Amino acid sequence: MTTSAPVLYESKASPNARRVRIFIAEKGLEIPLRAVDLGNKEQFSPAYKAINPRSQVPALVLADGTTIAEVPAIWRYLEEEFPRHPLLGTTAKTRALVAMWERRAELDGFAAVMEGVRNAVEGLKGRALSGPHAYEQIPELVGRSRQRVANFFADFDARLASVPFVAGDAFSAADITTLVTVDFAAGALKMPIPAGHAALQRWYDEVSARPATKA
Ligand SMILES: N[C@@H](CCC(=O)N[C@@H](CS)C(=O)NCC(=O)O)C(=O)O
Repeated sequence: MTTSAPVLYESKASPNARRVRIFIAEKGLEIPLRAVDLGNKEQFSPAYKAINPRSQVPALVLADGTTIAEVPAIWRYLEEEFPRHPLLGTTAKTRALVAMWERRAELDGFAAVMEGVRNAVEGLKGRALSGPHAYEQIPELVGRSRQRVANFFADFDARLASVPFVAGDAFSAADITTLVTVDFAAGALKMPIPAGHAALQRWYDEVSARPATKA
């Protein structure tokens, strides 16, 4: 498929797609969006599989037809093509710190919330992991997910007691993943930031006021 510009295939129901929409908005880019109807299983249609055979969103399709999937890969492409308003760090040290904290936010926070949601929601029976293969739910994982999310809140509260943003002094992709995780936990697991996590709450109030987070 050939298009005139990068196009982002995404869904408003997808927190991974939101990570990319916020990144695009923070950089001030205008990238056309194409909605993929996950509720109606459009991700498994032959037309979408031709774009992303893994049947997942988000996917960025370039002008020459190349598909870039996986949130960090899409971010890297956009950061290198459009360096203005950097979100992945600007020096060897800050790039490494953003990568480190973003990965922790994804593995300890985002993935923990996802585990609880995908192993509990009725409509995701037989789809406990997104992607091309079918997996049954394991209900026992839901309780562990909630423990992991509680620990993520505590660990990031401790981190944000000593720095203004997750990776240090500047807003970055690590804040985007952390913000999307906090909203995802509150919405899908009914686990808002616990009372007493003042540093995490202070950070959340500041970061969620950024216009890009409405993307
Ligand atoms: N590792 C992928 C994960 C993408 C993913 O899991 N996307 C979900 C939406 S948040 C999806 O496409 N789900 C389709 C499904 O459940 O069938 C990434 O970084 O983009």
